[in-house]
Amino acid sequence: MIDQDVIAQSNEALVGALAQDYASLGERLARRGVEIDALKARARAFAVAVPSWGTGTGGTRFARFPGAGEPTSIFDKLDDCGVIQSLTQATPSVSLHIPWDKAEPADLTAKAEELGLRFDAMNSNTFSDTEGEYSYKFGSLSHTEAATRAQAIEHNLECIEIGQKIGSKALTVWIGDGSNFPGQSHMGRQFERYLGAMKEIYKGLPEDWRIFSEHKIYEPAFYSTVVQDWGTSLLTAQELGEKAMCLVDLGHHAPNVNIEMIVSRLIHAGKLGGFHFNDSKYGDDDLDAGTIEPYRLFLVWNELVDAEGTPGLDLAHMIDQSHNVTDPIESLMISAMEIQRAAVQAGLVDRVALAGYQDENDALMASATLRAAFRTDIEPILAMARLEAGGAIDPVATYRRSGYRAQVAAKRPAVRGGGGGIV
Ligand SMILES: [Mn+2]
Repeated sequence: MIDQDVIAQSNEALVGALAQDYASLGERLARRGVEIDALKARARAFAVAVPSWGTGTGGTRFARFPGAGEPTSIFDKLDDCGVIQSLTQATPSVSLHIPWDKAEPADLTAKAEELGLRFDAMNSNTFSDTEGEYSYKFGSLSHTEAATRAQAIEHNLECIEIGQKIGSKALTVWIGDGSNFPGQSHMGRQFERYLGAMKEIYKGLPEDWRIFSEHKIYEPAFYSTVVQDWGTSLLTAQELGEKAMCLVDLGHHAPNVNIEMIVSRLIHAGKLGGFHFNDSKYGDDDLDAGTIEPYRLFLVWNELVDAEGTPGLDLAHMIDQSHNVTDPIESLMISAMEIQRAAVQAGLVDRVALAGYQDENDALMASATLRAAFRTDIEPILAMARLEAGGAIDPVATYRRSGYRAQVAAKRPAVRGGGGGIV
């Protein structure tokens, strides 16, 4: 997809400076008692899944402005995911959305294999009417009509069935169900219907699978949402059983909510299953990870690194964001690297010192200990990890130099504006 020579040429111009920067950072870290190669190993081990739907230009409810060379099928999307992985070496898997990505499972696995990719969690769609006899206008898994709920359950079971054939091990359920007016829905009965439907899906879950409950405060429902916050998500996961976990989408909270604390609580409950990474300024999940609140992203990772080794903690990391004004491949590469940066920086926190300051109630030094890690520019570590794995020192510059977008634009039919597609 990206010519190895292009990557090699790009890297050649940068490798001298990188070696110097890496050595210099290594000396500075050594003075702090930190081994740079251990952090590089952390960068190498990092992986986040790319959402298939993120490779197309997103949109708002007002409009969508597709770019050149938009992917027109799941196979085009997988090609784009292959580009992201080959340059960043941080995104070895892809998360699919059904029915958007429906195709012959054997063809999907063959294509993924060709690109060196695998499949992460499956995502169902009962928030729009894509197929089926009954409409989800007034809800899906919590709908008042049993036949509509049955259709939504059946769709989720089909997602599991497809997932089993392509090596996936998890199903993420996010529903848009809720209400737009006070009084429109009985909130208690609506939640009970939802739980009943989720139990039916849970029964169809293979032994080695997990189901993720994803919450979102609002939209498309603008008054009440059935799974609106982590409390409802936790209730759901606890009621369903041990294979049910909570998924935290960073953009799905009210402004200023302390997400890292939610992460800590879900770890305590043994119910943290994974993440949808993105960023937001006002609400929802529309901006690239790390572009608005990089410190919050770091603080989330600080909790995750702190909890490493917790029995049963096995997290699925996925990106879920909308790219409305950028080339989605570039946004996804930048986002993957920003999430990786936070993960590595969190590994730099002096946890022994931090625990001491916490026990001594030294608020100032405890806070300074976190910021010392966050302020450290670890870019040479990320770049060196990419280089050693066969990726690009500068993925965006290399991608632009490759001319990939122009090449696919010549092959793929132009796409007119239309609906978005972000959850
Ligand atoms: Mn999400």
